[in-house]
Amino acid sequence: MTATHCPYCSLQCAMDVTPATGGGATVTPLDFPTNRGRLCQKGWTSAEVLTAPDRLTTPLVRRDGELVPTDWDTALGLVAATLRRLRAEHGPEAVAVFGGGGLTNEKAYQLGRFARVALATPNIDYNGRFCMSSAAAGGRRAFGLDRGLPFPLTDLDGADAILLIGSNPAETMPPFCTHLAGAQNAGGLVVVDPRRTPTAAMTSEGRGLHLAPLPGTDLVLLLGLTQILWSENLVDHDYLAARVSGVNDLRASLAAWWPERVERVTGVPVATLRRAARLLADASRGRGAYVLTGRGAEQHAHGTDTVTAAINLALSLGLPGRAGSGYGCLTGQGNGQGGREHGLKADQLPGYRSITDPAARAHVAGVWGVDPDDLPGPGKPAVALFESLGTPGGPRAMLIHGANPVVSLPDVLRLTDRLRTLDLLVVSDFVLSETAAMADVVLPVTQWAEETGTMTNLEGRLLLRDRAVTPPDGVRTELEVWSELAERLGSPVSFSADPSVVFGELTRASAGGVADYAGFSHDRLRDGEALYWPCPAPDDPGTPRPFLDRFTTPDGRAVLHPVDETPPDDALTPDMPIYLVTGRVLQHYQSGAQTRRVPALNAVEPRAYVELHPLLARRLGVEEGEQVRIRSRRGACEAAARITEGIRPDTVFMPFHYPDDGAVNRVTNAATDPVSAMPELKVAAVGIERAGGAA
Ligand SMILES: Nc1nc2c(c(=O)[nH]1)N[C@H]1C(S)=C(S)[C@@H](COP(=O)(O)OP(=O)(O)OC[C@H]3O[C@@H](n4cnc5c(=O)[nH]c(N)nc54)[C@H](O)[C@@H]3O)O[C@H]1N2
Ligand SMILES: Nc1nc2c(c(=O)[nH]1)N[C@H]1C(S)=C(S)[C@@H](COP(=O)(O)OP(=O)(O)OC[C@H]3O[C@@H](n4cnc5c(=O)[nH]c(N)nc54)[C@H](O)[C@@H]3O)O[C@H]1N2
Ligand code: SF4
Ligand SMILES: [Mo]
Repeated sequence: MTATHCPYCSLQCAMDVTPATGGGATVTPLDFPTNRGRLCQKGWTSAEVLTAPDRLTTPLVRRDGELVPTDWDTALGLVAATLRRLRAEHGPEAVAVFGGGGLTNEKAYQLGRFARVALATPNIDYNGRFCMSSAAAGGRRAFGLDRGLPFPLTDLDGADAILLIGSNPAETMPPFCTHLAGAQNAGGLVVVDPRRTPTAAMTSEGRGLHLAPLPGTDLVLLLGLTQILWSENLVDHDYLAARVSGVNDLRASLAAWWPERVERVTGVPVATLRRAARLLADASRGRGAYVLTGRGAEQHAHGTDTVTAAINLALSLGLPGRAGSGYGCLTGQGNGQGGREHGLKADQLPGYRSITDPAARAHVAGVWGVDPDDLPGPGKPAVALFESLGTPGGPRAMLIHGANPVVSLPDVLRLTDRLRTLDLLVVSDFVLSETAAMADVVLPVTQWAEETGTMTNLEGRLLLRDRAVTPPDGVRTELEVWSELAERLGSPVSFSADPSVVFGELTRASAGGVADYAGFSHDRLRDGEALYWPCPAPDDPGTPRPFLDRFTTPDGRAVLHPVDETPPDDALTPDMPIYLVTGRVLQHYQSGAQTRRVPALNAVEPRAYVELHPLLARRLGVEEGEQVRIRSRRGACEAAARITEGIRPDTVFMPFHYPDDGAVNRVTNAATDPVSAMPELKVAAVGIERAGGAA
């Protein structure tokens, strides 16, 4: 029995994993501050993926159009030879790397180093770009630091009010909801979502408020709430004077957003706006209040500005950096936070260092044993990277580790076409994901319980996941893959395959950076210490609440950035008169590559569906369960109609977990945020018709 954490989301619920006789394992929940002995259905069934009937245990290579089994030597030989040839013919930029926020810190770090040293390419980014890059950008410009929650999750328990903007934790992190009970009991849970989600339903019976704005209008809603605080003198003047700059510019920017105008744009009644603003102000003077954002607020072409508006609201109330109050973003993937801190993001080196900062380059190059001048510069963010594949001067090979972009990319038909132009696509996975099925070479790798590594959870807390079961014959760890590939590529330095050695190197590379892990080691984590970064020394207790004394900006003050209305990139047209929003259901994780292989989960939600209001259904002549076609300027998908009062009549919703005809990303928009480069995965203008007959 090994104490570890769940393979899926950033809550990283604690669990025991016990190897079962005859292969596989069983999972039992453990008590931990974040999950309090609970798991969601995905966590309970997570071990089933270890023994999925179609688990990959041998490398595959494409011969005459078919993927056929081969041995490791042949597969790695083919990869190395092709990469060497492409590099010789076209230069190192001909190779691209795409990572995932599910990779351990060790793997994220090593993949970043592998790309920049063994491949010498700037072209690396990861699926976290789709996930919380706008919150990261907003946090950095306001506080000088991006750590999902800059406080322990248990701090939420004591608050009188929690404003959740575009987040549905009742489905995306069910055990998290225990931390909302305090605010519910105080009548202070405020949920902003165009749908009446299970989370929004938690506000019923006097436990709070549900605000259902028109999709893409959160920024205006937040401007309106902040305007009310200022006009009703509910802001915290002492806090603003002591800890914040930019107050006058913020005030000026709010003047035009009087509540009636905000109601016209968002559809949220003035009375509800006033109640929400007062409730937050009361709580901030009482036991405390929190403002939290999720993907619904962030995954927009102007998500960074929306996050900034949420932070401006929180700063006006005096929340960030105060014990018992704060602003945070709920990160998503198991290690979405650590992944970008240690090298998966196009513009970052380990320790959350900028790849364009000469001092950062010198420090990291020193740890890596290379000349700083040999390190490439920043690469392209995900959407631009995919758009550049196969273009003149663009990458001709891509290595994918821990992502399934063929399902999860916006405007996925167009971007998947770019993958088809490559000379070489190499996918490492443990199942034949939709992306692996397109590859020229598929490498079968270990899963979470079969390897040791660390994760940085949504609180910025380091967790060790020790190897708990023996991997099946034939699979390798990714650290082993990179170690051997580096050698075959003639890398100037070697790559260790030992996770504790790699972690030691990571901590040295991070030392002195914003995300300083220098004080962490596997042994320290194994001793059960619950450590938060930054943690600069082995005797440092770590930093659960980094902003208590000062923010991480040069002068220690948080910065208010005025922002203004930014409509969705897609305008509604007579032909596409409805807003589509996208998101998640409880039973499936992301592209569904893992959870669609768990029978108990797939039985509940086996295929794509679209939620629509009865009024809209009647107007379209659509009946419950009928297949409908959803189309945008990019493409079309199909889904079964699910008619519900719990959505605005001008809005439809689809989860993005399904491939092929059911893939909502055939419809979504790849327009990106100017600051974070996050694409507008959440909102698209669509037309809907009956697809002709029930499915
Ligand atoms: N079951 C499950 N859990 C997961 C995951 C999963 O795939 N499945 N993935 C994990 C990951 S990586 C992430 S990032 C998190 C995401 O966690 P959440 O952010 O909670 O998840 P989403 O369902 O993407 O989006 C939340 C809500 O945003 C709403 N929304 C859509 N458009 C808008 C809008 O314009 N404004 C507002 N205010 N709301 C809007 C949707 O209706 C949805 O209910 O979940 C993590 N946990
Ligand atoms: N329309 C729409 N699209 C979205 C979103 C949305 O809300 N709406 N959300 C976006 C968000 S927030 C996210 S995070 C992305 C996620 O999108 P994806 O990148 O598609 O996420 P996953 O399904 O988690 O893909 C992980 C893949 O890697 C494999 N895998 C898991 N762990 C490992 C590992 O350690 N190593 C290797 N090599 N493979 C591993 C899994 O089997 C799976 O095939 O989707 C984005 N796309
Ligand atoms: S909430 Fe997240 S971490 Fe917890 S069991 Fe579910 S998927 Fe796993
Ligand atoms: Mo995510």
